[in-house]
Amino acid sequence: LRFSRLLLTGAAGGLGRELRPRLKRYCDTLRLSDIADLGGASPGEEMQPVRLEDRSAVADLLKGVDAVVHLGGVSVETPFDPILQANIVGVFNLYEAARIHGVKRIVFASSNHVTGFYRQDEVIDTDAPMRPDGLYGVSKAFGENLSRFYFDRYGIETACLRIGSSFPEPKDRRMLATWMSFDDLERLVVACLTAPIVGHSVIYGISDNRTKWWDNTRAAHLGYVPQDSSEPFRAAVEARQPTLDLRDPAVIYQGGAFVRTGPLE
Ligand code: 15L
Repeated sequence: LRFSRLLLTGAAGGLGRELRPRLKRYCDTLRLSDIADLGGASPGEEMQPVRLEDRSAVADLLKGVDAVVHLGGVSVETPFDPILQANIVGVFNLYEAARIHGVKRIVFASSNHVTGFYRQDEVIDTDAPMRPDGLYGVSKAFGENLSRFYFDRYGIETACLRIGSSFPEPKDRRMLATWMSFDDLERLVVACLTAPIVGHSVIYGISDNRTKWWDNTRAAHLGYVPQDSSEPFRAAVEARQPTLDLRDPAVIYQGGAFVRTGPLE
């Protein structure tokens, strides 16, 4: 399946930079957006930088687009105002723009922090009630709920990717459970773009790690089959972090340090 035009928001971010050359292979034109510097346009790329809180600019951004990979927004815990603008107002602007322009599928970068207050000794599936671990997680929960509404009301399909930790390598013991390789990230995004039926789906973005907190069985229809695992990194990670303080909330809860990085204290 080849798209005529895909939109990648957050294209200058950590995962946007990874997906940019990879997504180009699936479309004639890749439209890129971010508030940070996107560098020069390669053949087949077009740039349309917007602030997500700018409703009319976001409306223009979705004109002529077949599908969206929405990575844009705040990606860590911050004070409420930037989260409000980019992740709450911004995601509303995005779905309104999709409705206006008839865009039928969005891959939404949600986060594991929507359920960060489950414990690391629990395994949950994608139907478990949300337990956000901060305002950032709450904003991603808003995006998941908003996209549910736009599916039920307007038939716009969304795959909510509760991304774990997508970095070149797992950096600590928690990431042995939460890690997703960049190749698996590409597999996941492409599966969600190309699955015959997405409806409104939620899936955790993880590799095939041996330590498992998240069960994606209910998202099998998306056809995501991870090929990588954090296991080859385990020995090095455990040597770097030989002991854990079992009273530390970051060790107790799935959200790790996010559970104690509240902006409110
Ligand atoms: C996230 O949601 C962040 O965007 C990312 O930077 C990581 O911190 C990740 O979660 C994680 O939980 O490791």
